[in-house]
Order: sequence, then structure tokens, then C-alpha cells
Amino acid sequence: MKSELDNLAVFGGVPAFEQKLHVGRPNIGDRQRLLGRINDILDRRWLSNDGFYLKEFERRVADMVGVKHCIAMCNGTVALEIAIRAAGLTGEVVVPSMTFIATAHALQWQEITPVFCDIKPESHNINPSCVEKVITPRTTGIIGVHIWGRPCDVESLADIAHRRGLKLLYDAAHAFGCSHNGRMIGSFGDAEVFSFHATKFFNTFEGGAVVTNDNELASKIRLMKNFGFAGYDNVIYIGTNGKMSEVSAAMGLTELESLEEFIGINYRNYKQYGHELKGMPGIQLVTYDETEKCNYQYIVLEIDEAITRVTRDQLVEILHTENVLVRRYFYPGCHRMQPYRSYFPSARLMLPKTERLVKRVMSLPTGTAVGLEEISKICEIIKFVAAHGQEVSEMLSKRSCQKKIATSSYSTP
Ligand code: T4K
Repeated sequence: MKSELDNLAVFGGVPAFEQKLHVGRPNIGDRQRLLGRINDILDRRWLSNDGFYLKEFERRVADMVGVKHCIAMCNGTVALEIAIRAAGLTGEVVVPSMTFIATAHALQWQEITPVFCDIKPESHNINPSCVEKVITPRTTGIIGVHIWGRPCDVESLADIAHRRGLKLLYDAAHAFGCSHNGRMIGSFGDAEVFSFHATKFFNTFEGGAVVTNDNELASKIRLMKNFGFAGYDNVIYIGTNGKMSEVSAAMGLTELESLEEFIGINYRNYKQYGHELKGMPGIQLVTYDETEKCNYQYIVLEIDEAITRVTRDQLVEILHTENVLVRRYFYPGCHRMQPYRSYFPSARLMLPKTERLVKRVMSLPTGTAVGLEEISKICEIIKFVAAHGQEVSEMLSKRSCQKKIATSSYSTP
């Protein structure tokens, strides 16, 4: 419990947590069932390439999402790259900048230009009316990203794609297990892509999948993830190695059995954060529509420094020194990372809402590795800091000035 500013670890106090608390600590399902499956894989001597567990995993995911096809892959980034290539995207593709860098890189990797588009501040998702403004004759598609698992405005995006003759894909890396108007994410657009990375609430160690109802697209993607082979000695597309291993598929099947439990814990944590931080001026928890299916895997705060007086970055520094490794997802925005920063030096002028949001958001630890007591303790620190915002901010600024002076006098010959 921090009662004086000197108690904060950033000012020399003892860190609130002995062990580091991470965002994205993996959820592990039933260990014995996983080990049983791995033993069976070893007995079968079939480790990859359309194995028994992979087929079962793909069938289970397709059933859950309510689509005809699921093609599981080695990770979400490769799944995106293959979906982009199979859908025939070229030239320019409209994407939000408020996303993980993989969304943009999956395009640029194939020399397709990501054209960054602004977001709606309420949803953090791509703004359809901004999409319209950046479409050019070179545009072939739109990739929406369901940030934090909250659905994009899929109706407006479908309307634009239809009217302008564009392909529509979704990066649904955050949205496994979520729905929109009762329909599962994964069933919108021409195809959607999930990530099952270790840090996602549902993981296959590394992994991802493309889900679609389009038969032709699905069969192309299936071949492309296996080098383009359409049978022995016959390659008909440029392909790559996007295959998911049997061990990953076994992990996926095991985690599916615990999916409801993981979501239940995420929901419990979300409610606890909401309860603890309720009414805190300048600190807003990103909320989820509880009438829909949600995975509640991201606990995101928006900090209004005009009210809290401490900046988001100061709060991040304070929490890190307390061993709470909060993250600034997705600062500074793809448009401010290379190579995009050099390619489009004035992109920020088109992205005022993104520019504002990336300086305000912060993701907090959750999942099965975090307990309610730990959440209360994290929130106590946040509340304590916000209650002394002005003082904390001044002390931190003074300290950083002193550090700068000390460094410059040390380096002066
Ligand atoms: N599109 C979007 C919108 C995405 O968010 C992502 C991935 C993708 C596409 C691409 O999907 P994949 O190709 O990754 O399947 C992480 C993840 O690496 C990345 O998967 C994720 N999004 C992104 C939001 O976060 P980092 O650089 O923050 O990860 P890292 O390794 O620092 O891990 C985060 C925290 O989790 C750390 O504090 C440590 C902890 N951790 C991590 C791992 C790997 C563990 O406790 N155990 C672990 O095994 O990017």
C-alpha cells in the first residue's frame, strides 16, 4: 500500500510486486490432456502437414465460428500474408495505422502499399468515412482490424467494398470468440485472420488461421500455405511454408476445451478493473458490449493527462518500476515506424485521431496469471498516482532534468 510519494518505486520505494506481472502471460489448458495428445502425435509419427490433430482443430474452429473453411497456419502474420496474396490484392490497400505492425508489414512484404486510414475515437477501429477518402484507382482492398476484439463497423465497410469493387479482409487477431449482432467474428468480409500467438488468450504456442466461406479462396490458401503444391511434383502458385504443426494443433484442441474458463477469468478481471477504477477522473476503461460474445482479453485504459496531470508515459514508467509491465499497444502507430515513416512523412496529418489515441492508451495485465488481489493492488497504485498527479508529474520531470544534467556533465571532456 502506497501512502506517500516516496513509497513509489520510481522514487526509491519497494516495488509493489516481487515478480514481474506481464501483459500477455499465456493461458495453459489441461496439461495432462495436452501431454496425452503429444504422446499420441509421437506414436503416430506425423508431425506436420495436414495431420490428424490439425484436421480436427480446423474442423472445430470452423464449427465454432460458423464458416465453411478454416485453414490453420504457423502464425497470424503468415496467415495474413497468404490471405492477402490469395485474395489478389495489389497496388494499395487501406488499413488503420492503429494496429500491430504485422498488419502493415503483411502488405509491404509483398510490395503492396498500406494506405493508413484514421479511426473512430469511440471504437478505436477504422473509420469508414475516412476509408472512402483515401481510395484511389490503385486501391484493391480494405483490411479492417477488430482492435481489442471489438468489431469494426462491418456493415459500412462491406458497403464501401461492394460499391467500389474492393476485396475486404479482416485482421481478427484479437477477436477469436467474439461476435457482432450475434454472428461470430470470422464470418465477415472475404476472409478473416486470427492469431493464436502465445500472448493471445487462446494460443497454439505460435499459430493463426484464415477463416472464410469462399470455397475458391479457401482452396487457393490451402495450396499456398504448402508452397503452392497441388499434388506431388505439381506447383501451381507462388506459395510459402505456412503450415501449423501437430503439436500446435494439439495445443489448440486442448485450449478450446478451456475456452469458456479463460473467457470467464478475463471477464472477472475486466469487471474487477472496472469496479476498482470506476469514477476515476481522467481514467477510462475501454468497455465491451456484454450483449455480444467477447473474449475480454485486453484491459485497456485511456488516460486523459489534462485531468490526471500525469501523462500516460509517466504512468507506464511508474507501473514498470512497480513490476507491472503494462504496454503502450499500439504506440506510436504504424505510420511512425519504418519503413512507413520514411515513405509517408506527412501521414500523421491525415491521422489526427490515431495520433491522439496512441498517446493515451495502455494495456494492463490480465488472464489466468493475474488474480483479483493483484488487480486491486495495481488499481491502488493507479489511483494513488492520479490523486497526486500534479506532484508526481513535477517530481518525475525534475528527476529527468537532473538525470540529463548529470549525463551531460559526465560526458563533457
Ligand atoms: N495483427 C494484430 C492486430 C496483432 O495484434 C498481431 C499480433 C498480429 C496481427 C500478428 O499475429 P502473430 O503473427 O503474432 O500470430 C505481441 C505478440 O508477439 C503479437 O502476437 C501480438 N499481436 C502483439 C499485440 O503483442 P510483443 O512484442 O508485445 O510480445 P512480447 O513477446 O513482448 O510479449 C508480450 C508480453 O507477454 C511480455 O510482457 C512477456 C509475455 N510473454 C510473452 C511470451 C511470448 C509471456 O509471458 N510468455 C510468452 O511465451 O507482441
